[in-house]
Amino acid sequence: MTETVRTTCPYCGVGCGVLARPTAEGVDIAGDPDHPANHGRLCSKGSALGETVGLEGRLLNPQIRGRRVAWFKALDEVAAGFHQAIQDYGPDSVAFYVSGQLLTEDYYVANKLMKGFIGSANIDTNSRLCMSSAVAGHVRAFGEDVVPGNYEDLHRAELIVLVGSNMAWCHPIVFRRIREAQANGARLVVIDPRRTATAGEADIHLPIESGSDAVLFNGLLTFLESNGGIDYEYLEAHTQGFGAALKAARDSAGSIPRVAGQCGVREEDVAAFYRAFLRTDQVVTVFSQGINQSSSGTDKVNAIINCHLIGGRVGKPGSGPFSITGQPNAMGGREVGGLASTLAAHSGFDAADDVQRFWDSPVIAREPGLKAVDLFDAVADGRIRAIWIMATNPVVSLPNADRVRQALKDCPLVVVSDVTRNTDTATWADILLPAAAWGEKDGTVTNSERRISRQRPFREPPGEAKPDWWIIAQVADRLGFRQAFDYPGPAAIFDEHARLSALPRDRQPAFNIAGLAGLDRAAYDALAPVQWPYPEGALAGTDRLFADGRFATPDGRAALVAATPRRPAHERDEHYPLALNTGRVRDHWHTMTRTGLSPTLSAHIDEPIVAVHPRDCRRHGLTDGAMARLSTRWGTLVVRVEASTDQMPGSVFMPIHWSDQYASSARVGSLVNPAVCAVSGEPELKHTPANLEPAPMAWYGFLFTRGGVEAKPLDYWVRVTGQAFTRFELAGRERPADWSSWTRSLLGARDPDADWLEYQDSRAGRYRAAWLVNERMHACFFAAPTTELPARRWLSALFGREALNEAERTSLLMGRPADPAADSGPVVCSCFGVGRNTIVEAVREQGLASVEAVGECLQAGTNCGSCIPEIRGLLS
Ligand SMILES: Nc1nc2c(c(=O)[nH]1)N[C@H]1C(S)=C(S)[C@@H](COP(=O)(O)OP(=O)(O)OC[C@H]3O[C@@H](n4cnc5c(=O)[nH]c(N)nc54)[C@H](O)[C@@H]3O)O[C@H]1N2
Ligand SMILES: Nc1nc2c(c(=O)[nH]1)N[C@H]1C(S)=C(S)[C@@H](COP(=O)(O)OP(=O)(O)OC[C@H]3O[C@@H](n4cnc5c(=O)[nH]c(N)nc54)[C@H](O)[C@@H]3O)O[C@H]1N2
Ligand code: SF4
Ligand SMILES: [Mo]
Repeated sequence: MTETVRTTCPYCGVGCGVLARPTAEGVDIAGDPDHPANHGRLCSKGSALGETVGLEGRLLNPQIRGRRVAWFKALDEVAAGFHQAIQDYGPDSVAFYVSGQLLTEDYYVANKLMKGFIGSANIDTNSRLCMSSAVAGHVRAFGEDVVPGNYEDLHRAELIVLVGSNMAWCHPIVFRRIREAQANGARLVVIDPRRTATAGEADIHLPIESGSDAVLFNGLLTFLESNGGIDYEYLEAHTQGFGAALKAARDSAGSIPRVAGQCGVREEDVAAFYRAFLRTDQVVTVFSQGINQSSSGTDKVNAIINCHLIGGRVGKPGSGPFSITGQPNAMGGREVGGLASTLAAHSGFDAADDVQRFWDSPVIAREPGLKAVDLFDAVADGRIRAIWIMATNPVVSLPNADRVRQALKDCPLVVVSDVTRNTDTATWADILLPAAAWGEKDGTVTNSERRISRQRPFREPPGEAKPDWWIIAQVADRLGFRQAFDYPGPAAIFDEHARLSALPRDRQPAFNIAGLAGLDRAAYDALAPVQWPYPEGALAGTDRLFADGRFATPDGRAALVAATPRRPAHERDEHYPLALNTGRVRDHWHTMTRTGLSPTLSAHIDEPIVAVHPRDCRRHGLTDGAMARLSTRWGTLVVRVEASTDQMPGSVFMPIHWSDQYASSARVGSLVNPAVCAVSGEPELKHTPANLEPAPMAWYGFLFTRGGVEAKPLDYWVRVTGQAFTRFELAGRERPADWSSWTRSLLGARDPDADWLEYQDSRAGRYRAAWLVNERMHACFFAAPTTELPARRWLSALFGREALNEAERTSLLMGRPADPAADSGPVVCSCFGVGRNTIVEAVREQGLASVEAVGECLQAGTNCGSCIPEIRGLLS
């Protein structure tokens, strides 16, 4: 295969179209100009896809307890283990824990096997940690889990409200649309306790007190009510529940000063936000994890939807509540019914008979199964005896993650399907199954605006890797269900899924893609991106849902839900005075199994820091750049402190990405409390009471090497992938007696004649060493008693040289670049590798005054644009 393949990005729910052209070295990646989600654009992660498709770290063969086995053996053993547990303890003693990173076809087959053939609803997904509050809020308000919005709405909106969303980093290509809308006069309000890259672009930023969103939106409801902002005609004709919702809002929120006080923000900002909302019908409110991941997440979702319903701001071009999905196929998983709380094809368990007839299955689950957090509790206490985890890494991503790890250790049978050999979860697998990865797998995904796109393969799976649907179908076959799982390929599965969506039920859901049933292989292969609903006879997907004011409830009316603001489940106290907030950085994806392989993406934020307001640094005796012990009632980590005024005092932030594979102790899930929303089961991942104390280190250092390192117990380490080397950031509680031999042993350097440059100042506690092979840098190590160490970027550049000249050798010993301009600073623009220092200098020396001028001069920001908010930050 050498022709260009049209496919879809495997990262976020924006669902950008990608053109992939395989080359001798790998694959060339470009945005697909014809894809309606991105019109040719890609963000930094999408642009770097080529760096993540190598074989490094890939799981290539099935394994049973660490031993390579043939596929038939592994599949036999999975089936036998599940069969045994079901025989002995019943169908609810087994579970699948799946993922929004499966394709719709994989997901469909997994759901069908568990709910229709094993007869349990114990299949839940990482979407429980992600979108389940939005799902539950949609069901309560609209009668069905429907996201009514389209990306185009953002271009028509006069006001865009982003709540709990760091879109500039997490959905960068949709954020570019918002920037365009702003250029055309739209106003942007960002509601987030942190000053994020997104907030930096806002017309109004409301840095609200963590967890207080329901008060803010209840306040908006009462404000609209007392200022003529209610469309009574619409309310009367199309909704119910207004009285109760208004009462709950009045009881909890009240006047603007009261709201501002409760939310910890300025009165004039609240007033400005409310007035802007009142003034226009064209409002899109986008919400994400700052809303969903809360012990009262569903009420927060409904508090937002209420404000849209009372003015009829739903289902119209340029207005609506818009839950933006995280994973590439979070939406597809919801379509097939992959959550334990639904059955299939947007039907609940009341449709069990119909679905059973359609599947022609021996049994059917008749009630909801265990939701993710409860499911792992059931693994921990032995109610679940066999679990199959697919395309997710729960030892990193679930709350109270050490307990999850212990549960897997104790579980009699743990099966893991993954593309990566070493993950924190795979470590505890009895049986490891190699899955086909992006670029190899074949099927469909649905993005945030309900658009179904094809992921098409451009190469064969390496080793013995197999598509997830195939693996599941093989196990189904061995459990005695050959006929129902005898699929020739993904097209046949998609066809069945489409037909099921049109199954006559008591109430026909909006999710209907019957018009896509009956596609033959060629038509399926050629399928262009299309939005649902797509009922039979449709010529194109219907892009406007609820336009007629009819909703998917039994009486066709949308429900306003009384939303009661609640404090987070666990409050701060004198032992744990800080609120630990967690989330994402721009260039890493979740547990880094793929983005961690990319030197380009690893150059942006390269360490798992905890961001702390300078006032809290002082209060807790912390130094910027030094280590601290971050602890909660659930766990403790040692992490580097970054003092930042982008944090609010009283709250700290840590990224979720670093696992035990990349750092000594940065698995933030091990600190996070396991409280969940009573309605949705979504955990409170954004708020855990925490404490910080200094973690004194005797030395700090870093190491670059082209080779490996020999395992050594180190107090602190972080591994960063570089262009031609691996870098480690290090720190230790005790200084080695002899740096020279310590360094040599760490690097496994045994040749006494090797070319070493060394500098040691024992009094000052400084040591620097470089190991050259044929005049080329092979490794270098720097240590100091404080965090004052040379810039890393300058040293990484030396790894690009074929031979070091005399000046460069001297500079290594001096510990600073011969030419200070050689250090470009931390990377801001990943596409062109432009560093912070370079930008600052150009701005200063050449008087550059705009993002465009910086782009013209340095190229920074001119490709994917993900760094534009940061460049603007540097300019100001
Ligand atoms: N670069 C990158 N992009 C990604 C991903 C990734 O791993 N990396 N993952 C994808 C996935 S699966 C998802 S779900 C999305 C998530 O996308 P987002 O939801 O945008 O990302 P998060 O960083 O989890 O959280 C968003 C913001 O919520 C804020 N927040 C915390 N508490 C509160 C609160 O009480 N109220 C309000 N209003 N805000 C609060 C946080 O400070 C944070 O800035 O991103 C997707 N895109
Ligand atoms: N504290 C805290 N925790 C969080 C969050 C937070 O904001 N804060 N966010 C939550 C959210 S929104 C999410 S979505 C989760 C994400 O958390 P996870 O789902 O645990 O994270 P990933 O790293 O995406 O895990 C995907 C795994 O699937 C593998 N994989 C990739 N492609 C395939 C494939 O095609 N087939 C198979 N079988 N495997 C594949 C990858 O190698 C990787 O091991 O984290 C949640 N956890
Ligand atoms: S915004 Fe970036 S990560 Fe998300 S789908 Fe598009 S290219 Fe991929
Ligand atoms: Mo997510």
